[in-house]
Amino acid sequence: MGSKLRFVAVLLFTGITRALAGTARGSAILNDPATPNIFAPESTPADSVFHLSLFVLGICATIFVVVFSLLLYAVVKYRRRAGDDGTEPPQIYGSNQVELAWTVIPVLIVVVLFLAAARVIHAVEDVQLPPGTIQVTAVGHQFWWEFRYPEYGFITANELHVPVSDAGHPTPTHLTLMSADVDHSFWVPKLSGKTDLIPNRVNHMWVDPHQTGIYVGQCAQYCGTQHAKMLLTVIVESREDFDKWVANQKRPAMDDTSATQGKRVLETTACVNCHTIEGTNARGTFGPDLTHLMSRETIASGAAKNNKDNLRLWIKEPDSIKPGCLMPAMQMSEQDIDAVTSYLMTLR
Ligand code: HEC
Ligand SMILES: [Cu+2]
Repeated sequence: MGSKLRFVAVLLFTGITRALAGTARGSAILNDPATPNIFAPESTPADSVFHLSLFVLGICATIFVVVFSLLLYAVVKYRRRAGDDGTEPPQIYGSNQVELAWTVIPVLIVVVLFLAAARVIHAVEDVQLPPGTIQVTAVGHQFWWEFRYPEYGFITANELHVPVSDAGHPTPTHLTLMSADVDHSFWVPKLSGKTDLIPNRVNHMWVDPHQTGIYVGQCAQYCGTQHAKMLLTVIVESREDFDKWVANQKRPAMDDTSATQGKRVLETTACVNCHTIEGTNARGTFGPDLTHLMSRETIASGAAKNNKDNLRLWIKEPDSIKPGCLMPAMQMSEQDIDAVTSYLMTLR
């Protein structure tokens, strides 16, 4: 019996300390600028969604307080007392006043909520974007993001770069959303609400970020095994940095003579059927464009940091980073994997 009690005490103690450690970690994460947070909007559509949600929350909180106070009052005032004789209190039927009040007031509240939401939806969907708006086509894939910049003629993956937009000279980004396979959903909470990417349908959304920085998001529609590792990064940068980035993305791949061996291996392996590297014979479009792979911070849609060790591991065994992802392990020799990794490392 004593040992059982001790066991329960230890269990409780570890549970409580773990929970406390978790909250400390949790608040540290929430304060991190890179944490998705719907209550800290940094872009126009997210602003209006945030204000609308505060309004709706306010109305709901008022209803909650009123109903709960009345309930509490009734429970306390009319509770069973010692001297009660157990008979029923008088029953009231068909009071027009009461019936009207609890029909009309909720209907009015719903109408107000509807109008407020409709106003914000109209303002976001029917906005006239200024000339100079950046056009990006985002295509959802299992389990990564393709970003096309049709005006500039290049394609990249997983990390979306957009210029910061200042009020005097707004440069919002318009996104055309499509899917290559199943439903996905584009969601970067600090920038905008969610919009789905649906096969055989074209959706639109836009962001107008006021503040440079790295904004994180996530595919918000379950799309298969690795849905949780389908992260999104939006890099909002100054116009100069953005232009520099664009100029680099427009170049064909570096032809670094120190890595010709790896380039040859890659060009004679099935990699070329799934990946594009501009300026080589790799012309596949099933997987991410690798022309400027090393300009990205992460690989596999945020599943791992982009460095030599992770790249090597990824080529050898993609499933060890993203189980169930759609890139096969290519069964190459260790030397070939080394050579291909060195070549990929030159793709700046
Ligand atoms: C059957 C198609 C296919 C083949 C063949 C293939 N890949 Fe991939 N590759 C993919 C897909 C799909 C992804 C995206 C996986 C994900 O993030 O879920 C990917 C991702 C990658 C990435 C990460 C890119 C990024 O920015 O996230 C690298 C690097 C890569 N592949 C290299 C290679 C190399 C090198 C080869 C040949 C040895 C190869 N791949 C062969 C389909 C393929
Ligand atoms: Cu998804």
